[in-house]
Amino acid sequence: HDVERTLVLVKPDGVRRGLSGEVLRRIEAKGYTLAAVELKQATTELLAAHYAEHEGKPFYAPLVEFMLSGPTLAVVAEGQGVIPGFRSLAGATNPTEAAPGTIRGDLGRDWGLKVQQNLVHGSDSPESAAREIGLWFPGL
Ligand code: YYY
Ligand code: MG
Repeated sequence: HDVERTLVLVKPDGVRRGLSGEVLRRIEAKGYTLAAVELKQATTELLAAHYAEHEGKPFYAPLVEFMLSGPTLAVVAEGQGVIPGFRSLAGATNPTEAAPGTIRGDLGRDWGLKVQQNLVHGSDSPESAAREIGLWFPGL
């Protein structure tokens, strides 16, 4: 079967702030289903693969350092349209600009750090989703 799936991450800031359940609640309230959920400590190798498209950008090193700072809740969510649908739930990358009603807009802010600590990640295309699910859930 080919139900659409996306990779969602509750990043270390979201896990530290106790917002994992709130993110899962919003995914389920929207009508998507959870296919896998696992709390994981990321490694440098996993993050280098996950964020390969951003290597060399000024925010890359602080982003990897932040993502290593504590556990991440990795989630596979499923449902028709879930890839753009979760991006819409997440809101804009910069939590200051993210619209109210979105995860980043309601729960995020600028903490004056070198990297956007914006609570969640969501795959941006079917190709990214397949690649990222394979990285975070090998064998799923
Ligand atoms: O897909 P999304 O997470 O919304 O943004 P990306 O452009 O893929 O960047 C990945 C990640 O990098 C972002 O969630 C925060 C961080 N970042 C940043 O700190 N500063 C930027 N100018 C762009 C991205
Ligand atoms: Mg992205």
